[in-house]
Amino acid sequence: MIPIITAFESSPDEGRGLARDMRVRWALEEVGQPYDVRLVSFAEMKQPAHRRLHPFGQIPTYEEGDLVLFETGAIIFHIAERHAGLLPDYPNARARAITWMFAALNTVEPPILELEQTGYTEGEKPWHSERLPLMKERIHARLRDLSTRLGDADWLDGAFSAGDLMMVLVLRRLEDDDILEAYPNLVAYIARAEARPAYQRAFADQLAVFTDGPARP
Ligand SMILES: N[C@@H](CCC(=O)N[C@@H](CS)C(=O)NCC(=O)O)C(=O)O
Repeated sequence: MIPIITAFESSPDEGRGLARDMRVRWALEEVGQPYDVRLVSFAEMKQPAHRRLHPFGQIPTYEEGDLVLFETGAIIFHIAERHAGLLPDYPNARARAITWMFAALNTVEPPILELEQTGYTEGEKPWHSERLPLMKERIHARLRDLSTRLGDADWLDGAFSAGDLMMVLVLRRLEDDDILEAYPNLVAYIARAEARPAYQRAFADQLAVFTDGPARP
């Protein structure tokens, strides 16, 4: 059964791979699972038909027969559970890879999102420039620890896993900032992930939405 995911018809990032459908596309490419994409406008995302798939009116969603999922963490975990290639077989290594998925979403992403979102919503407010160093320091605190843990390793825990996939795409949200420059091993980690053929296929497909229309109608 070919799963169907949803993605922005018109993404604010114009195909830079920062919208979260990229997480799902990359996971599906890593495991070799073909998929279809349904593009939705901002208005459609807030309509009842889409909210039946995603209660918060967001993308991405994942449909596979009767199963409908939202939240990229849940979607990628589902894909990784059903296909080889994203989680190790050995139970303890598997549990650790899942831990890194949660760490990416619950520990590293929140301060990054705070910086990103307050830029949109409070950028003009007088207190924004005062808060900026505090918000950036919260990100640095996470990156310092992540950088220390990664050290010279290629991936966070042995072989590439869904934990790395999630972490790399969370870190990529910082690419408009100079924050990552202080962590050469994290910059190299992201580049290593971006060089994976599955990443490149996923990236090209999401970009094609903005250049040629959807690659997989
Ligand atoms: N925690 C959710 C976040 C989903 C999310 O924020 N999606 C964004 C696109 S990357 C969205 O739909 N934004 C539009 C909106 O929230 O109205 C996940 O990981 O799936």
